Amino acid sequence: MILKQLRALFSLIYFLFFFSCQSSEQENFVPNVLMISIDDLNDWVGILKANPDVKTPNIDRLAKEGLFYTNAHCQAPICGPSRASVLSGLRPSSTGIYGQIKDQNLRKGNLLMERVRFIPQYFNDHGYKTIGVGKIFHNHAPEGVFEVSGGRKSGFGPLPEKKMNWDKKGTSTDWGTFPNHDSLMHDYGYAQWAKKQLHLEHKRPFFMAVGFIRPHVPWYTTKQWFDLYPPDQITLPSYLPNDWNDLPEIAKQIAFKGMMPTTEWAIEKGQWRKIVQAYLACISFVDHQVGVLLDALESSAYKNNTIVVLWSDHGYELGEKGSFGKQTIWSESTRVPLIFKSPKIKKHQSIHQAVELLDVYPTLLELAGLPANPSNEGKSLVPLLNQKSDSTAVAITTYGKNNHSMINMRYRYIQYENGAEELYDLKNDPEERHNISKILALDSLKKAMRQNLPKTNEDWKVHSYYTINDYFTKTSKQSKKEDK
Ligand SMILES: [Ca+2]
Ligand SMILES: [Ca+2]
Repeated sequence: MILKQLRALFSLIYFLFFFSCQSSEQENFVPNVLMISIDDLNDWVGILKANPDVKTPNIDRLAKEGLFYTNAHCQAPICGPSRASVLSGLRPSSTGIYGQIKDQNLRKGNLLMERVRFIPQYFNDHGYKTIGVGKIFHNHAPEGVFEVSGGRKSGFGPLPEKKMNWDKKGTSTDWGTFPNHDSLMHDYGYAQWAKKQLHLEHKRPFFMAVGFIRPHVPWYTTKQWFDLYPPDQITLPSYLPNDWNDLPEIAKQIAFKGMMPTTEWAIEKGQWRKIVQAYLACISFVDHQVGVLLDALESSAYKNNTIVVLWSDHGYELGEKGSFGKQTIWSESTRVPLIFKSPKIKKHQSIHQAVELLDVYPTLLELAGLPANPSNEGKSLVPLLNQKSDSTAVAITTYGKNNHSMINMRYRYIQYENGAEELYDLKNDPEERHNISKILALDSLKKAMRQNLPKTNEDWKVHSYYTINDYFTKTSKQSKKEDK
């Protein structure tokens, strides 16, 4: 209680100080922040050139007005732990949050998380009004994180009466044109709610978070978006049938997604093009909602003093590695769009050094001119604007305890909890097909990359669980029981 009062007092003092300085120094920059998070969007956005067909004019527009990273990766290849990491500024290996977790359990029994200030709270501590709508954390947000909340509708609806193409338990996966009007989509509502907020007068600088749920499954959206991608004109991703032959056993267990379609099934049933079409349609739909926000900002009083950041919580496989889904630690599941726009950033820049979503928190603080938060494990990306890319800098993705995958500008290196490894030379093998970890001459390279492994590997936290992969089932069952 006392801590809360102290925080409020500190917040007020900071606010008064900030604004008294500002009135005397007009050039003092007091930016608002608009944070847009997208669910399950891989690197299929126009500017990243990873898919030749995708149409994302609005995300591309934002990237051209700012700065985008071509080699940005998530800290966990699944929603809950990735978002917990972004918003807390801490690695999964530090918090023990490796699996899904309910917003209200983020801090429960977790000493490290109990002390953490999530990004919106940190801005709030420094005088900002916090506003949020949609999927920001795994559900919406823990109680009290946003002063003004537009909430989130539960689930990933709207849903048709029955599934259209895929009916396996344990996943919402399905695809098809539904509903018949965009206004029935949850994301439409989130964009409209945020648009209204952007046109209100805010007496303090704001931190606004808008979390869209497409292209998360089910891949339902309206027909107009499907029509952008005639199936016979789609370029299918590449696929190598025997790709798993050079993987260690543990890699196969961890990457197994029993409830998802396999690539072989999709080919045999003639569904691959339809799945890709549906995923692309959902991307263009959500891109349009991003456009609604950008237009609203552009026509608002906050046009020239608002930082915009856009990220997706992890990537997605569309058949490249034998199935569809996230939950693997290869680039299809780890690479994400990451874009910053700020009045302080020169337009139309791209950076190729490997960076992490963990860097979002400290980067926003530096762009907004707030003091760094010493508990952040990421680093501000602002200095990168003025220096040469470091080809050895790595981005680390963690899946379960002590399974780490890292990428720099040339290699991907994976080390599993039992010591098994994978290594890919991205210059000659950008699709990560040929595991060269057993080549003796590369031992020193592996050793150098291993130096980047996190020093701590926390045990799984009881409220963080998986229910979708047998390899993690034991932990999941225990955690899920505790969760109830
Ligand atoms: Ca997600
Ligand atoms: Ca392979």
